[in-house]
Amino acid sequence: MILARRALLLGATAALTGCDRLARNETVRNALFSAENFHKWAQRSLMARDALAQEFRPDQISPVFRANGTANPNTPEYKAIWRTGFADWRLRVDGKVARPLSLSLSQLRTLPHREQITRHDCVEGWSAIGKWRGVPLRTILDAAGLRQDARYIVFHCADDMGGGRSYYESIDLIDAFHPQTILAFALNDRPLSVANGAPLRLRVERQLGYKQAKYLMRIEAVDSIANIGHGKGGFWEDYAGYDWYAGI
Ligand SMILES: Nc1nc2c(c(=O)[nH]1)N[C@H]1C(S)=C(S)[C@@H](COP(=O)(O)O)O[C@H]1N2
Ligand SMILES: [Mo]
Repeated sequence: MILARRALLLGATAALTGCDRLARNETVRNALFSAENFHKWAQRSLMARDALAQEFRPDQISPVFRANGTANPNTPEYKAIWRTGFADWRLRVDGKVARPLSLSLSQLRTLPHREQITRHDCVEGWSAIGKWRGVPLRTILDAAGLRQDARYIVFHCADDMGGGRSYYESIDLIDAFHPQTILAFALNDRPLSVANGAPLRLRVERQLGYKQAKYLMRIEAVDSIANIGHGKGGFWEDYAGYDWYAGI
């Protein structure tokens, strides 16, 4: 994107000043329009929303996947389900669906899985590569049967962010049905730790870190996000003005 912007800007400036000597310079032209740069530009600017996020090799996995935001919800409700090894935890799926669901961790584990090694990018300036295993969100939404008027999927989390506000996030149906959008219960071949979102978290790989909701309790299909929280579609969107669409 930066390269492409620079290339376009350079082109525009050259044209505006009538200075086409730069564009005639073969070295410059080759750099700007080399197959590699053109490919990068085409990929980043024209890429369809359903294109895959980059996947990495096992040897590229970060030794530590740091925890950020809530590292333990520590609410009485969360402590109660944690004590049972999450045996008493249920994922509720409701809202604009034909068949509301209540799924246990063992039920989720019996569904077809997807594994992906991806890079998590937090807006606070750190990244980590991890291997996630989980159930495609599509599988769950198909089982519940989205109603015609469903437009967004809202993720309600267990952590209390203060003042009774819980962390939540939302995505549109393009991201919800994206093949790399999974409900992950394992990180780097181990059950998800509390710090990283146990028992279940969202991985929506074409989006920034704050969209990756941890401690999932409930998934709600809605026709509008206006009436959820303060209406901006997520906790940080509501309270810090983060963009709802955090595509990368
Ligand atoms: N429920 C919940 N989900 C959350 C957060 C949080 O505080 N609570 N923080 C978000 C942010 S800003 C980031 S970068 C990632 C961090 O995930 P990690 O702790 O596994 O690194 O989780 C996101 N999902
Ligand atoms: Mo983040």
